[in-house]
Amino acid sequence: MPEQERMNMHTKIEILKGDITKVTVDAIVNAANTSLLGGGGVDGAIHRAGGPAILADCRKIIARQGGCKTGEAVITTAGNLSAKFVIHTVGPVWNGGEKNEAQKLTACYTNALQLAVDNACKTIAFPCISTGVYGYPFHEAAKIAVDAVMEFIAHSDQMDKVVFVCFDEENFLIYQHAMATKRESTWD
Ligand code: AR6
Repeated sequence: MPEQERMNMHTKIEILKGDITKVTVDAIVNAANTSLLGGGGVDGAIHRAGGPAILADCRKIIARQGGCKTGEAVITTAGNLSAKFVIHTVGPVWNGGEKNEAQKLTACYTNALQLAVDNACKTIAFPCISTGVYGYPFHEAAKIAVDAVMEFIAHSDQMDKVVFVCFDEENFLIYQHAMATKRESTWD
Protein backbone atom coordinates (compact mmCIF):
# COMPACT_ATOMS: atom_id res chain seq x y z
CA MET A 1 0.00 0.00 0.00
CA PRO A 2 1.44 3.43 -0.83
CA GLU A 3 2.64 5.39 2.19
CA GLN A 4 -0.01 8.10 1.84
CA GLU A 5 -2.85 5.57 2.02
CA ARG A 6 -1.56 4.38 5.36
CA MET A 7 -1.25 7.87 6.72
CA ASN A 8 -3.75 9.31 9.13
CA MET A 9 -5.85 11.92 7.31
CA HIS A 10 -7.77 12.88 10.42
CA THR A 11 -5.52 15.17 12.48
CA LYS A 12 -5.70 18.84 11.56
CA ILE A 13 -2.61 21.04 11.86
CA GLU A 14 -3.03 24.78 12.44
CA ILE A 15 -0.50 27.59 12.61
CA LEU A 16 -1.51 30.58 14.73
CA LYS A 17 0.22 33.80 15.64
CA GLY A 18 -0.13 35.00 19.22
CA ASP A 19 -0.08 34.07 22.88
CA ILE A 20 -0.35 30.34 23.61
CA THR A 21 -2.08 30.98 26.96
CA LYS A 22 -5.11 32.28 25.02
CA VAL A 23 -5.51 29.20 22.82
CA THR A 24 -8.35 26.79 23.58
CA VAL A 25 -6.97 23.24 23.51
CA ASP A 26 -6.85 20.24 25.86
CA ALA A 27 -3.09 20.54 26.40
CA ILE A 28 -0.75 23.51 26.18
CA VAL A 29 2.93 22.67 25.81
CA ASN A 30 5.44 24.69 27.83
CA ALA A 31 9.06 25.28 26.81
CA ALA A 32 10.39 24.73 30.31
CA ASN A 33 13.85 24.16 31.78
CA THR A 34 15.17 21.09 33.58
CA SER A 35 14.40 22.56 37.02
CA LEU A 36 10.64 22.85 36.23
CA LEU A 37 10.61 25.85 38.53
CA GLY A 38 9.50 28.35 35.89
CA GLY A 39 11.38 31.03 34.01
CA GLY A 40 10.89 33.75 31.41
CA GLY A 41 9.42 33.62 27.90
CA VAL A 42 6.53 31.27 27.30
CA ASP A 43 7.28 29.47 30.59
CA GLY A 44 6.73 32.69 32.54
CA ALA A 45 3.58 33.50 30.57
CA ILE A 46 2.06 30.06 31.24
CA HIS A 47 2.79 30.14 34.99
CA ARG A 48 1.47 33.70 35.27
CA ALA A 49 -1.76 32.92 33.41
CA GLY A 50 -2.28 29.50 34.98
CA GLY A 51 -1.51 30.52 38.55
CA PRO A 52 0.28 28.74 41.42
CA ALA A 53 -1.39 25.34 40.94
CA ILE A 54 0.98 24.65 38.02
CA LEU A 55 4.10 25.23 40.12
CA ALA A 56 2.59 23.17 42.95
CA ASP A 57 2.23 20.22 40.53
CA CYS A 58 5.75 20.83 39.20
CA ARG A 59 7.09 20.62 42.77
CA LYS A 60 5.44 17.20 43.19
CA ILE A 61 7.18 16.01 40.02
CA ILE A 62 10.49 17.47 41.26
CA ALA A 63 10.06 15.59 44.55
CA ARG A 64 9.35 12.38 42.63
CA GLN A 65 11.93 12.51 39.84
CA GLY A 66 14.06 15.62 40.34
CA GLY A 67 12.90 17.73 37.37
CA CYS A 68 12.75 16.94 33.67
CA LYS A 69 15.60 16.00 31.34
CA THR A 70 16.14 17.70 28.00
CA GLY A 71 13.86 16.13 25.38
CA GLU A 72 11.53 14.60 27.96
CA ALA A 73 8.06 15.78 28.99
CA VAL A 74 5.92 15.86 32.14
CA ILE A 75 2.27 16.79 32.67
CA THR A 76 0.56 19.03 35.23
CA THR A 77 -2.72 20.76 35.78
CA ALA A 78 -3.29 23.87 33.69
CA GLY A 79 -4.60 25.77 36.72
CA ASN A 80 -6.65 28.78 35.63
CA LEU A 81 -5.99 28.25 31.93
CA SER A 82 -8.84 26.93 29.81
CA ALA A 83 -6.70 23.89 28.89
CA LYS A 84 -6.97 20.68 30.94
CA PHE A 85 -3.21 20.17 31.17
CA VAL A 86 0.14 21.82 30.68
CA ILE A 87 2.76 19.51 29.22
CA HIS A 88 6.21 20.75 30.15
CA THR A 89 9.06 19.76 27.89
CA VAL A 90 12.65 20.90 27.93
CA GLY A 91 14.13 21.92 24.62
CA PRO A 92 17.86 21.77 23.91
CA VAL A 93 20.08 24.83 24.20
CA TRP A 94 21.48 25.53 20.71
CA ASN A 95 25.16 24.73 20.73
CA GLY A 96 26.03 24.83 17.04
CA GLY A 97 24.15 21.68 16.08
CA GLU A 98 26.75 19.07 17.01
CA LYS A 99 25.35 18.19 20.43
CA ASN A 100 22.32 16.15 19.34
CA GLU A 101 20.14 19.25 19.44
CA ALA A 102 17.97 18.03 16.54
CA GLN A 103 17.27 14.64 18.14
CA LYS A 104 16.49 16.28 21.46
CA LEU A 105 14.13 18.82 19.88
CA THR A 106 12.37 16.04 17.95
CA ALA A 107 11.99 14.12 21.23
CA CYS A 108 10.29 17.15 22.82
CA TYR A 109 7.52 17.09 20.22
CA THR A 110 7.16 13.31 20.15
CA ASN A 111 7.16 12.89 23.94
CA ALA A 112 4.70 15.75 24.44
CA LEU A 113 2.33 14.26 21.84
CA GLN A 114 2.57 10.80 23.41
CA LEU A 115 1.84 12.22 26.87
CA ALA A 116 -1.16 14.07 25.43
CA VAL A 117 -2.50 10.85 23.88
CA ASP A 118 -1.86 8.95 27.12
CA ASN A 119 -4.02 11.52 28.92
CA ALA A 120 -6.86 11.38 26.39
CA CYS A 121 -6.17 14.85 24.98
CA LYS A 122 -7.57 15.48 21.52
CA THR A 123 -6.10 18.92 20.90
CA ILE A 124 -2.66 20.32 21.72
CA ALA A 125 -0.80 23.60 21.19
CA PHE A 126 2.97 23.94 20.87
CA PRO A 127 5.12 27.05 21.17
CA CYS A 128 8.30 27.30 19.04
CA ILE A 129 10.35 25.32 21.55
CA SER A 130 13.99 26.40 22.03
CA THR A 131 13.75 29.39 19.66
CA GLY A 132 13.87 32.05 22.38
CA VAL A 133 16.42 32.07 25.20
CA TYR A 134 17.79 28.69 24.04
CA GLY A 135 18.81 30.17 20.68
CA TYR A 136 17.74 27.46 18.22
CA PRO A 137 17.78 28.79 14.63
CA PHE A 138 14.18 29.42 13.54
CA HIS A 139 14.19 27.56 10.20
CA GLU A 140 15.82 24.43 11.58
CA ALA A 141 13.52 24.40 14.63
CA ALA A 142 10.39 24.84 12.49
CA LYS A 143 11.37 21.99 10.17
CA ILE A 144 11.99 19.71 13.14
CA ALA A 145 8.66 20.68 14.72
CA VAL A 146 6.71 20.03 11.52
CA ASP A 147 8.56 16.79 10.71
CA ALA A 148 8.12 15.42 14.25
CA VAL A 149 4.39 16.20 14.37
CA MET A 150 3.73 14.86 10.87
CA GLU A 151 5.66 11.67 11.68
CA PHE A 152 3.68 11.19 14.89
CA ILE A 153 0.27 11.73 13.35
CA ALA A 154 1.13 9.57 10.37
CA HIS A 155 1.08 6.61 12.73
CA SER A 156 -1.53 7.73 15.25
CA ASP A 157 -5.04 9.05 14.68
CA GLN A 158 -5.64 9.88 18.34
CA MET A 159 -5.33 13.66 18.05
CA ASP A 160 -7.97 15.86 16.39
CA LYS A 161 -5.83 18.98 16.17
CA VAL A 162 -2.24 20.12 16.65
CA VAL A 163 -1.67 23.88 16.80
CA PHE A 164 1.68 25.59 16.33
CA VAL A 165 1.51 28.93 18.14
CA CYS A 166 4.08 31.43 16.91
CA PHE A 167 4.61 34.49 19.06
CA ASP A 168 6.30 36.54 16.36
CA GLU A 169 5.60 37.21 12.69
CA GLU A 170 8.96 35.76 11.59
CA ASN A 171 8.29 32.32 13.09
CA PHE A 172 4.69 32.44 11.82
CA LEU A 173 5.90 32.87 8.22
CA ILE A 174 8.65 30.28 8.65
CA TYR A 175 6.17 27.71 9.98
CA GLN A 176 3.77 28.33 7.10
CA HIS A 177 6.63 27.76 4.67
CA ALA A 178 7.86 24.66 6.51
CA MET A 179 4.35 23.21 6.53
CA ALA A 180 3.77 23.92 2.83
CA THR A 181 7.13 22.37 1.93
CA LYS A 182 6.38 19.29 4.01
CA ARG A 183 2.93 18.84 2.46
CA GLU A 184 4.39 19.11 -1.06
CA SER A 185 7.10 16.54 -0.35
CA THR A 186 4.65 14.22 1.41
CA TRP A 187 1.90 14.17 -1.18
CA ASP A 188 3.80 14.62 -4.48
N1 AR6 B 1 2.97 32.37 23.65
C1 AR6 B 1 3.59 31.71 22.64
N2 AR6 B 1 4.91 31.77 22.41
C2 AR6 B 1 5.63 32.56 23.23
C3 AR6 B 1 5.07 33.28 24.32
C4 AR6 B 1 3.67 33.15 24.51
N3 AR6 B 1 3.04 33.79 25.50
N4 AR6 B 1 6.07 33.96 24.94
C5 AR6 B 1 7.20 33.69 24.26
N5 AR6 B 1 6.95 32.85 23.24
P1 AR6 B 1 11.40 30.79 25.22
P2 AR6 B 1 13.18 28.46 25.00
C6 AR6 B 1 7.85 32.27 22.23
O1 AR6 B 1 12.56 31.68 25.48
O2 AR6 B 1 13.95 29.11 23.90
C7 AR6 B 1 12.47 30.02 29.82
O3 AR6 B 1 13.02 30.93 30.73
C8 AR6 B 1 9.18 32.94 21.98
O4 AR6 B 1 9.00 34.06 21.12
O5 AR6 B 1 10.17 30.96 26.03
O6 AR6 B 1 12.76 27.04 24.81
C9 AR6 B 1 12.45 28.60 30.35
O7 AR6 B 1 12.25 28.56 31.74
C10 AR6 B 1 9.95 31.82 21.31
O8 AR6 B 1 9.63 31.75 19.92
O9 AR6 B 1 11.82 29.23 25.39
C11 AR6 B 1 13.81 28.09 29.98
O10 AR6 B 1 14.78 28.45 30.92
C12 AR6 B 1 9.40 30.56 21.98
O11 AR6 B 1 8.22 30.97 22.68
C13 AR6 B 1 14.09 28.79 28.66
O12 AR6 B 1 13.32 29.98 28.68
C14 AR6 B 1 10.36 29.91 22.96
O13 AR6 B 1 11.06 30.93 23.67
C15 AR6 B 1 13.63 27.95 27.49
O14 AR6 B 1 14.05 28.60 26.29
